[in-house]
Amino acid sequence: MERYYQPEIECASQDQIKTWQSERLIATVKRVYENVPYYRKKMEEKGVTPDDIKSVEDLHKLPFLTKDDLRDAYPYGLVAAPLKDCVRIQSTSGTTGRRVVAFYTQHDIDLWDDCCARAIVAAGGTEEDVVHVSYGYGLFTGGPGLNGGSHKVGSLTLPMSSGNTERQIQFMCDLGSTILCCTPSYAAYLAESIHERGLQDQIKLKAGIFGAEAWTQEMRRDIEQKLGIKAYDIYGLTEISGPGVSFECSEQTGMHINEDHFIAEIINPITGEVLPDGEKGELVFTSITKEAFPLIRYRTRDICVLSHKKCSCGRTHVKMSKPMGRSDDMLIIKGVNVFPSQIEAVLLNKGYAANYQIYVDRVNNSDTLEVRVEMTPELFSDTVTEVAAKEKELVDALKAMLGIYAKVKLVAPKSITRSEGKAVRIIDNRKLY
Ligand code: DLL
Repeated sequence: MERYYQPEIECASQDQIKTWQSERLIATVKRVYENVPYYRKKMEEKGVTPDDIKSVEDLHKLPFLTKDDLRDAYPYGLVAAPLKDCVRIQSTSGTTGRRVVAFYTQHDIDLWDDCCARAIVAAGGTEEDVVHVSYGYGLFTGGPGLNGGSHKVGSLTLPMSSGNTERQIQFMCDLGSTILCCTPSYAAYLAESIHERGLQDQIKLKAGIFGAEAWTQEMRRDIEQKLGIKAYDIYGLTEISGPGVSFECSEQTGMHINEDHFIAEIINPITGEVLPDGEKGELVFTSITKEAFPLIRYRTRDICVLSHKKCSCGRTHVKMSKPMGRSDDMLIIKGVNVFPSQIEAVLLNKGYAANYQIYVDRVNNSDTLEVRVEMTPELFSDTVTEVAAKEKELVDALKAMLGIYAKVKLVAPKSITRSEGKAVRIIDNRKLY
């Protein structure tokens, strides 16, 4: 029997959802226009005023917001509530350029926790559960988000944070953790470590809530099988609150977007045109209940598809597919678009684990692509001819998937550094030129 955290919202009719969205959008636009000079200027440049926004159907009239806007307005330029009402910030890992800082009032945190609680209940969580949170705590939203959600559900919450794998496994065994929350790459690493120690029988996990980075269906099956759990996807981004913007239900065919808080659109990333349901494009979010940091038409750069198909779980909120890559992470190699997820699917299909790195370089003005992947103990081989044959097999499979040549290098088990948070998979040395 499917359980919901807020059934009256999660299973509301489409008409009801549209009504909420229209009312909240109108109020949000009015508030930012009046209180945030940066928004007012952007709207004036596009020739729109709050009076032009009469329902959710008018959303397309509003200007987009990008990460560059967030950087321009850093740190306080987009804050829409008095600072005395803000109680928290969170921030992105900020590998490139300035960090993005998001602000929260207590009310914002409360609603964010609700979103994460919906995800935990959808993964079967109840107050009887022991929720083991191994997302990072601190500026990253993963730990605080799932922590807050777990409290709301009333589960016993283990604020483990990431790292110290030995201690993670010990707590998991001793305290009987039943739901694991972490990045899929860390889940894979924990699964590997549990097997190495022969502790599978002492693990009581039943479900995992994994997100913050792209992962394939092949990786899902691998983790599910190794840990004996059902693995649920969860999506979110700091700018829009953090984890819990959308989450998977028992059907595992996409993530329900919490539409009472966030309006989703799919656009053509080049023209900005809004695309119909079922078409692939860039995901854009408008947050309609945030007090401190409401973002209007924020371009996520994540490429995915929306679907309004009826879901067997009973939830009515629109579903997004797993992001198929990011428009800015997409590698263009010799003019061909390559998504790391395509490479991962090939590797896992051929029996390798998701321990790989993709090296891109430019040699003699021509792009090169090299995939380094660890041999698994089962596939391990130390004869040169066997290794060469296995590499050739992968080269052919990658060529069939990507349409271009990728050099493949099989490396020793455990030689690729394990990640405790988001995995670093792409090393693009062309950026140095
Ligand atoms: O990663 C929030 C989060 C924490 C989500 C824990 C889920 C679980 P950021 O660090 O701001 O926030 O990174 C956001 O990560 O735009 C996506 O590109 C990517 N991402 C997040 N969840 C998924 C997912 C958190 N389930 C960026 N699948 C987003 C694929 C994801 N990519």
